[in-house]
Amino acid sequence: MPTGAIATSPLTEFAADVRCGLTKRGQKELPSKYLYDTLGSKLFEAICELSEYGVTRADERVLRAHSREIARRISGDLVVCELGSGSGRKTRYVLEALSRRRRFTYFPIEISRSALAVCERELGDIEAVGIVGLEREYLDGLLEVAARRERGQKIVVLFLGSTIGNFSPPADLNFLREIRHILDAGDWLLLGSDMLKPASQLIEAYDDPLGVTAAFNLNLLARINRELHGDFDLRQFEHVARFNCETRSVEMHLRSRQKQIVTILDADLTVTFQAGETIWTENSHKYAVEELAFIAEAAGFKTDAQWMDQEWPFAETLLRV
Ligand code: AVI
Repeated sequence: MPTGAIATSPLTEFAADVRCGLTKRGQKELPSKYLYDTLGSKLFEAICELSEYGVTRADERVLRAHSREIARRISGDLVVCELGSGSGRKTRYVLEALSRRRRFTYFPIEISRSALAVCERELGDIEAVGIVGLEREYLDGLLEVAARRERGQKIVVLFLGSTIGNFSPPADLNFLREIRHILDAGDWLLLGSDMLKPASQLIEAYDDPLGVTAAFNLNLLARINRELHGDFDLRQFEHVARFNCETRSVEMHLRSRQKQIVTILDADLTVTFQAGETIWTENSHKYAVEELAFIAEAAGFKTDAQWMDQEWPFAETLLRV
């Protein structure tokens, strides 16, 4: 280092992503994966209990009703991994059904350590299943599972809860392609996806009257304050949920109530917000049946079977490489 130069430490990945998203020309953005710190994960669990948010209950109903059939279709020795374990509650149905036929290891893959701990506690009692939590990004975790598999074992990837919808098209297709590249012929993917429904119902689900989803969204700014020494005034931002008919997605935004300047020390950033300007924090795409078949096939999977919840249209699709 030249004499007199000031040593600045490199930005953390979180700080770099925040800086990049908030200095974007046009629409400011923050990646939705940062919604899930310890508090955010708890708020998401609370969202899943809301009567207006039918996604998790629909997912659970389909798995409860059809796990035995899913297990009948998957034969032989295997390892199971799940991208984003959540609390692990709905996964129990699948693991119990699969474990009636053989012992296996289950790898929940999560960036949230607290969610991993909950999952391990919740599912640790299933006798024929060994649990190895991987605190990793999804694809890094999947690569590790692929490296650990033994000869003759098939991988079953669980991607439940419609997290695929949080990858805005065409990122969803690209993500499925990346999964496919890590897998081998004969491996499986069980994909949960929320289906298109009336916009008014979707807005209720993502802007609930109790304000839980608003708290979940605003917690992202609170997290930036906590972890990156930001000075967001949370009362000067409001939660907004919009249905975008063109992309068939619910968008979550945080809208600035007034013109204001925010400083985030650890991201080396001062940013101005105009009154009414928004930060786009999440996209939740809603699928049509033919669209699902299209992206699955385009990614290199074949549809083996599909089950649909009738109360809250939600599909569980079993795909094979
Ligand atoms: C995790 N993911 C599938 C949820 C969704 O419905 O897109 C996250 C969420 N955002 C607001 N409510 C729930």
